[in-house]
Amino acid sequence: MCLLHLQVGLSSLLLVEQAYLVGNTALLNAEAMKHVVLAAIFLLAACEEYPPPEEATELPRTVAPAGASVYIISPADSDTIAAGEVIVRFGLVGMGVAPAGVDFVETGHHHLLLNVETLPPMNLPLPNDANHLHFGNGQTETTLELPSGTHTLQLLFGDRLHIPHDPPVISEKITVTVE
Ligand SMILES: [Cu+2]
Repeated sequence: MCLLHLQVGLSSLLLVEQAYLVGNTALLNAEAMKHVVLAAIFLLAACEEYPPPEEATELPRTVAPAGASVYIISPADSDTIAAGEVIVRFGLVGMGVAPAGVDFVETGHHHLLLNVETLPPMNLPLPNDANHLHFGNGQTETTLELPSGTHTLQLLFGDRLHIPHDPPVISEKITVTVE
């Protein structure tokens, strides 16, 4: 809508310019003023409809209480794990677990970052894919089947909208080796 307004406004200005170029004073006198007024109105509308950049990108963040933290209870960092299923247990201090979508003070749900090298943006809902696992039912552990090799695990707490808290409640990243 904004762009449309801008285009209409600009084309009205172009008509005025064309009238100047062909020396059509009648068109200038009669039509030009109308086009100038139209252009001004449309350009004004276009400007007013564009939100400032900070409003367009800023999402509400949920404040984390001081001292809140998450940690991986098990496995331990540098553990070697036998092939098969591994249970990952999530630890939380200073906050409570609530399902996604539930608005309750000082709560959130766990996210397990699996082999994530670059952290996702902390001011947006976390991605939901094979490397960013959501536990939106309020789970505090999960069972993974990992291929042999080394893997990194990191917990990141998120609010009801899957957005990390402010400041982010994030664990140390651990590395495990699957035989
Ligand atoms: Cu989530």
